[in-house]
Amino acid sequence: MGTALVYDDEMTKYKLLWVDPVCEPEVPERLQVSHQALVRSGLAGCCVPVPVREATDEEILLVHSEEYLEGVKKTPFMDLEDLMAFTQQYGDVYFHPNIYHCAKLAIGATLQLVDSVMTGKVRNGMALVRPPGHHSQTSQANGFCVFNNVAIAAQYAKKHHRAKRVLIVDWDIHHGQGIQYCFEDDPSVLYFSWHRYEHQSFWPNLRESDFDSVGSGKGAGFNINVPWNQVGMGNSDYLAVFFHVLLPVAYEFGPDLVLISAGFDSAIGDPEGLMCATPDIFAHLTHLLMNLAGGKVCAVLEGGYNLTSLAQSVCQTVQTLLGDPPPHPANLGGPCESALESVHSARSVHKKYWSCLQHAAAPFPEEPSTKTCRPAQQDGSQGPQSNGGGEAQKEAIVWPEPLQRDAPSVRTALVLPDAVACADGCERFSPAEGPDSMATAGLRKHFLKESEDGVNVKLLYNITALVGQMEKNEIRNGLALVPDVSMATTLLTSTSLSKRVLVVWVGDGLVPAQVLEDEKTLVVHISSTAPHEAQSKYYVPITLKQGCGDTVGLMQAALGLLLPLGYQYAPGLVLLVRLPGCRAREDLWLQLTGLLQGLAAGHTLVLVQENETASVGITASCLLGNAAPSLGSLAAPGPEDVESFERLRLRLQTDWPLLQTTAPDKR
Ligand code: Q9C
Ligand code: ZN
Repeated sequence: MGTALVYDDEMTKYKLLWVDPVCEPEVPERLQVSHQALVRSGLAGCCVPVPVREATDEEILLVHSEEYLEGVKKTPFMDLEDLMAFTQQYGDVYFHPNIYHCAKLAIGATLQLVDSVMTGKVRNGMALVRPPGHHSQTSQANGFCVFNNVAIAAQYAKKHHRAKRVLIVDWDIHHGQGIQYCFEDDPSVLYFSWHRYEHQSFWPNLRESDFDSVGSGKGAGFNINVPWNQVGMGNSDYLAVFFHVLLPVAYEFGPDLVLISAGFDSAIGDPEGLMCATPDIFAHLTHLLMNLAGGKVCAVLEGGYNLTSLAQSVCQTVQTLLGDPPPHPANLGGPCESALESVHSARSVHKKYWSCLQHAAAPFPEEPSTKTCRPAQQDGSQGPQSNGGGEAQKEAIVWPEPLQRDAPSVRTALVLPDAVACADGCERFSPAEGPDSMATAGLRKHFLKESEDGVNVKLLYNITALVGQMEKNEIRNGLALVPDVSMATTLLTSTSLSKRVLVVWVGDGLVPAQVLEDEKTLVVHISSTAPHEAQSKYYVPITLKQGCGDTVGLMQAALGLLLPLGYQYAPGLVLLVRLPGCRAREDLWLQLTGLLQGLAAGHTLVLVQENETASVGITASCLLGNAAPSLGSLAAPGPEDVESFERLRLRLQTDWPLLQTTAPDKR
């Protein structure tokens, strides 16, 4: 199960042949630098190369009209004058004698990717294509786009692979109005787009790009627009929209396939987007989508006009598709007020369509005010930094290059009793040296009664050694079967070198007092009762009436509370503890395990009670990077649970601003 990379340098072979400042940014180098960066970083070599092909007429006609196709078909034979005249009919686009060929390859590349993923040849993949697609409409080229690659891919997946539900995530900084028009009344395709909007003053200046275009007829609710009304949006703003708008709805929808309109003009340095999100944020956006649809994710290039940030962002996306856990994103100070207004607006207008949003606040009574976004540099290193230069000169934006992600030599290590077989692809953990007499004495003194046998001392020693090697990045993650998860958690939180440990305590049972007292641990306790008084910002008891057997409730809490807290806390280690008798469904447990690997650079240790050997194999497979199975579409969460989540949010959002779902003065 690999990652497909679909690319052909033929798609670099067209360009703007006349002077047009609007079309200048769309250059062949966009594709060249993206591909070269993948080759130089070694990522291309890790992918499964998939050849491109030309789309057929029939495929193009899945979205476009015959008249339009016939028109484009003539462009290879036109002279410069005719090409310019043909171009004149459309907005912000150019034609070239070879663009029709390339546009057919761009669709064909996208469909090859969909075929490879849907037939299971690969787990996921990316297509590097030119021309982009999301602005093109039934009978129109627009915004550098000739044919709508991703819209055609969605129709194709429905028709040829019987996909019942397709999610399109358009993280390009422009509104993919072409995709919106295509699926407006279609409930089988959920289209999500965020885009620079500035109260309609930004291109393409459409009324229908605002948050209140939700789709029509049977498709009402299946079009989600999040307009950015200020430039300068950053990592926190993007994550807030994922946590509080896209992901809950996407999980409720339960897609069979995820298509990403992967434009990187939403990254820092882009001259069109003027946003501040750093290239590593795309690692997280990708990761957060990778447990939907059983991992069937196809990323297809759209925009991206700063060649440096484009190449870096492409690498972050592909590396994550390959299964490398994302590095911790910088600058998570919390979303700005304007972003929160957009989140609020999108949630409130969709609350009648999605039960995960039923508790969202009411829409704004009047038009949201023109709030200034955070001044670009307010939260430390966030924001574009100018290198000086005169006003007339284009300002050069600089940001640190994403760090190389060093893969530990061991991905998944297991600490298991001798009688339990090691899962495929994992290593049974046995440290080079056993505990010396000092360590033995220490473990006995603090954690074991004098009478307990040597087997337990050895086991406790092994899990501390495992965490030690995880913290040195020699091992990525692990799983331990222990006789007493409470004792193991106490031991590990007291011996971990990490500045911060996130403990996710799943099931009914007391969190050991010592763990709660430790200020370098954040404890999120998911259970049917809250046994401790909750006052600390470091103890978060999430209660579910039906306990952990409640899949919908637990997912809602995981996406809306646990992930924002975890991201903002930035732990060095995640301890995921499954208490005895925890009734979490297998697929739910795997979703949790999968999503948490986006934190702490993937350093997750799962602790399971000794006798629960059944969960070892599946959990290990998830730690190895396999996608969790789809939960299917989800029903509504219980109203009491939702109320208690919202009380928690109210209590915690001042300390943890990523929890916010609405602007401060609208609460
Ligand atoms: N100053 C894509 O990113 N021009 N297309 C906007 C605003 C058109 C972008 C002018 C931008 C098209 C795929
Ligand atoms: Zn764009």
